[in-house]
Amino acid sequence: MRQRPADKAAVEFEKLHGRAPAGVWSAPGRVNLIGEHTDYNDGFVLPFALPHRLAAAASPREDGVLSVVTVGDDGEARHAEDVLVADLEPGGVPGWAAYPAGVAWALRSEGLKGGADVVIAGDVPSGAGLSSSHALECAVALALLELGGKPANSGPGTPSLAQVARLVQRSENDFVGAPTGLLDQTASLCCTDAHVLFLDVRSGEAEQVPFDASARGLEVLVIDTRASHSHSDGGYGARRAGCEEAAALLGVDALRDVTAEGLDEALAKLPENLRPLVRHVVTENERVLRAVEVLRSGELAELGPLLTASHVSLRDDYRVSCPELDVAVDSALASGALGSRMTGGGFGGSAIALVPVELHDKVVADVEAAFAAKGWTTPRTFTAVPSPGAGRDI
Ligand code: GAF
Repeated sequence: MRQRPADKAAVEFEKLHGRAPAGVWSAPGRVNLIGEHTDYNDGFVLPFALPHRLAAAASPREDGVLSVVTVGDDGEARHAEDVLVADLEPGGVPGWAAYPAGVAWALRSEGLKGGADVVIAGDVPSGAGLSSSHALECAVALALLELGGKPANSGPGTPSLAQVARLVQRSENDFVGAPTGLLDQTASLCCTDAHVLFLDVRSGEAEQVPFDASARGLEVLVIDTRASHSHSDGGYGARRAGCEEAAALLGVDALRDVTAEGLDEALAKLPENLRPLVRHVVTENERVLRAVEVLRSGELAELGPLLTASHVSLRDDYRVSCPELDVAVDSALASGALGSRMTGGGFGGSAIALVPVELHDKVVADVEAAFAAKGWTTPRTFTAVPSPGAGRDI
């Protein structure tokens, strides 16, 4: 049987430090069913948590030092350079170590200055657009908060999960330098088993909507194209800046304020280069609202066309897809998927497909064959089931 990430992190902590950790916290990766590039436009998103998790086994330290080790599948331990929490400055920590260090930096605003020994282990595929970096940040955030005497969501004087999501976002935006929105942190912290999370990013209102594809003979197939992606290089930030420019030209706080009915009028006021961005955001918000209605009705097959329309919009208007994602989507559709789209920020990473369970093997084989015909690495595929959000395991 597969070892739980939390158990693995605890064992590895004991190996490295010669004692058991004070606790182990873990957080999942996510897929976003629909609602892409809407979060930083104050719009709607609809993610669910994956069963894949990253766990942080941790104990407090008296000397204010943050020491982080990740242990890979191969058992190899990678040590980040030790840092003094009090000395952390944005841009001061390179590579993956910036993610846990950024969380410690952001938590200083909560009055937490203590150090910790942290050992990370887990099974969220990295570089797959499934939010492994957010899983890492959220697990570390919960660990440091509890070690510092402010466990998340524990009543007065402690931060709610939504506040933790904002702290994690600040660490990512201001410390790591990736201008991301709130989708991934909120998904990792707030999703629940067997539900998708319908989040209105502007109001912060969140609703857990039941989602059981298997009850309708369907599944959500994840296709990790293994084409790498990053949100700290220019493409993501350029889209975000374009949306902000369009909102300013339209005199609204965010593109959320442009309605489907007012879309044509808004487009007519904008320079040509910004129109496709606005069209994507406005139509994508509409698709999320429609998808929630479909989920409530139980007619899950009707999600299919919404997913595919979302992909077309991301590919042609928002221009954040890539050849690997397009081939994954097109071949899944050609072999019987009811709908398919890229998920996450794009430029690589993963696609999802809504697949009748009996077609699973055929869709996987056809997607693999399409990749082989292009001479690309075989994609990784798995069926995603909505799973619990972050929390303390041990
Ligand atoms: C990435 C970002 F981190 C999210 O905030 C979101 O913008 C997403 O891309 C696109 O929907 O995952």
